[in-house]
Formats: sequence, C-alpha cells, structure tokens
Amino acid sequence: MIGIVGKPSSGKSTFFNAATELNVKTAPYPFTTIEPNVGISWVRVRCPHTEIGRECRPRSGFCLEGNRFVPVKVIDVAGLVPGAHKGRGMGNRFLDDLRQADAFIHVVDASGKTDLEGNPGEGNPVEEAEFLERELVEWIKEKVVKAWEKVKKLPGEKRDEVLREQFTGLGVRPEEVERIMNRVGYPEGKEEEWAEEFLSLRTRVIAANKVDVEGSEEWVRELERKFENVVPTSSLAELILRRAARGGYIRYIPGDGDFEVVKDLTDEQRRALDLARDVMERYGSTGVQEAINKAVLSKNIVVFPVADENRWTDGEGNVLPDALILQSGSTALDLAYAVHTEIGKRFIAAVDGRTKRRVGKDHELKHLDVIRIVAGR
Ligand SMILES: Nc1nc2c(ncn2[C@@H]2O[C@H](COP(=O)(O)OP(=O)(O)OP(=O)(O)O)[C@@H](O)[C@H]2O)c(=O)[nH]1
Ligand SMILES: [Mg+2]
Repeated sequence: MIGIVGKPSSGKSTFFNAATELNVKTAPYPFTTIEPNVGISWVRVRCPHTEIGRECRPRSGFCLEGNRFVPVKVIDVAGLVPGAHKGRGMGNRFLDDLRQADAFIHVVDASGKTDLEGNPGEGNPVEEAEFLERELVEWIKEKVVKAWEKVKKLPGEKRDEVLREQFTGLGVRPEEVERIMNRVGYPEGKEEEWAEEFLSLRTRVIAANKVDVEGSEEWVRELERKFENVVPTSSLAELILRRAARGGYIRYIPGDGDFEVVKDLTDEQRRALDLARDVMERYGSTGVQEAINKAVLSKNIVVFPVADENRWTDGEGNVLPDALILQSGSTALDLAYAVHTEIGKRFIAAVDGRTKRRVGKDHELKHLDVIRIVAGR
C-alpha cells in the first residue's frame, strides 16, 4: 500500500483522485474505492503479451496497448502540520492509518504559494519536505520508545525474541528488526536511529506538485538538488486528462507524454487540456504515473504466474491473467506462496516462460518474468 502524505493543501487528494480515476470505459472494475480515502491505483509496466502477439485477459487491473496496469492500494490521509505526531491538527489518528504503508508519496506544494499549515501565503517547499520527514521519524520514534519500555525488563533471550515481533504492526518484519538490532544495538538511547532505520525501509517519493503553476520551476530544481526521488507532478493536469479520456474526448494512456483529441471540445475543455499539454511538454508527462511507479518499483518487481509455460495461459486459456507485485529478490518459492499457500507448500519446481528452463525454489525472479509453478497434489 502507498501512503499519500503531505501538509494541508499540497494537493494530496487531487493526486489521489487522479491516480485512482479509471480512464477506461470498458468492463466495470471491482473495488475502485474501498473506504473513503483508500483506493486503487495502478502500476504501469510493459505487458509480456506483446511478445507473443496474443491479447492478455487481466483478472484484475487492465491493459492498454501493451501497457499493463497492475492494481496497488493507495491511502490519502489528512494534511500533516508541524507537531502532528504530538496530535496537532488531525495528526495522530492519520499517522496511524499509515502503519501498513510500505511506500510514501510525499506531495509537496512546489508552487511555493501556501505556508506550512496550508494557508495561502509564502511557501518553502524544501522546508516542507524536511518537516514531513521529521514528523514521520518522530511518530515512529514514539512507537519505538513504547515498544522498548515494554520489553526492556525481560531476560536476554526472551527480550530479543519479543522485540523482533514488536513491530509487525508497523509493517516491519522480525528479520528486519534483527538486522537493525545487529547494526545499531538495542533501542535504549537510540530510538531516533531506530526510527530512521524503519523509515528507510520504506520507499519515499517526493511529488513536487503543482508544476503547472508559474514560479514552480525554481522550486522543482531546488528540491531535486536537495532530495532523492523527486518527481515533478501536476495532479491537476492528470485529473483533467483522465476525466477527458473517460468522457471519450481524448485518447490518453496514464503516464504518456502526449494525448490525442478525438472529439469536439468546448473552449473551457480546450483551455484545461492546454494546461496539461504545457506540463507534458516541459516535464515529459504529468508525473503522477511516474510517482506511483517509482513508489512501487524501487523495491518491488511485477511477475506473471501462468499454468502453461508455452502459451502463457491459466487453466482456462486466459493469457497472462495475473500480475503480482513481489519484493525485489523474491524467489520462485515466494511466488508460489503469493499465488496460494497450498501451492507454496506443495512446490516442486518452477519453469521460466521465456527460456523454458526448469528452476528450483531459490531461483531469484526478475521484473516481468513469466513463470509456471509446478506443484504436487
Ligand atoms: N494548479 C494546481 N492546483 C492544484 C494541483 N493539485 C492540487 N491543486 C489545488 O490545491 C488545492 C488543495 O488541493 P487538495 O487536493 O484538496 O489538497 P490536500 O493536500 O488534499 O489538502 P488537505 O486534505 O486539506 O490536507 C485545491 O484547490 C486543488 O485544486 C496541481 O497540480 N496544480
Ligand atoms: Mg485532502
């Protein structure tokens, strides 16, 4: 799950709406919205079906002209203000909604036209990015302090064991806790370092948003100088494009650097689309799809399990029906378990759909692999 975070009025909800807006009219897709602020967006990857010249039939997500859109959950939380971890603003409650997010997209108002509380005025996007990072560290630090209080009195062996299990609620696996313990030592007096380690387990992308606004270019450059993973975005442009595409006015594939008008437009529609075109010309795309892709694919791969390694189909003849997001470094056995626990338990071997080579359980998978799992009965 991707958490969309940022100060008030930076454009989080606009980003969320753009990223979760379905711009294809075909078939009704399930579960577009799960709860008010949890929705489905899609990672865009090249679909392997283009290699075999037969159309895929996605069971979830969709495919547009050889671009496969793989569902990923996103959550839009209320704006965070300085002191949020202490409960300022809507702080705490929403921070806790982010526990299970394994990546953050930090939406920064790169127009520099709103202050840290989201009110119109003078903004400093660099400070904005820094304070948010701070708030996240402080929030996690409190969890570390609490956990350590709980376990520090336990005897040695038991203490390590309980500590390892303490942070699964924060999405941190026992083996990751173990690694941090080996590197940093116990959290005593080192809560801050622990919090930073936890945070660095998650991918963070900075969406330098509102790049359609004049004056944003300087801030984008400044942000790119100071931070990694900065993606210039115009959530507004993306929302305009997806809605126009859904209405059948343009042909546009999310993430593309261009679109084609296919129906008569009103002056108002034309002006809106001009704004989008301008952003695309300056930055190559609106950035929204790129931000989602970066958030997911920095630490994950997409793999296609099939039942027939020659035709790339499932048991019913559907071509490439499933696309799974797995952590980078995942093995054939991990894929088997991701498909179904039973398949994992009965794993015998896997077959690479391209080379047709048989591989064992420890075989490391690559991005866009097509794999058949051979399981016993
Ligand atoms: N020009 C421009 N305006 C944007 C963009 N994204 C958002 N906005 C505007 O910024 C204002 C705030 O947008 P929201 O999406 O509500 O911001 P938010 O971060 O969700 O705000 P809170 O929920 O209050 O924290 C709205 O007027 C949006 O139309 C963008 O890319 N370009
Ligand atoms: Mg909002």
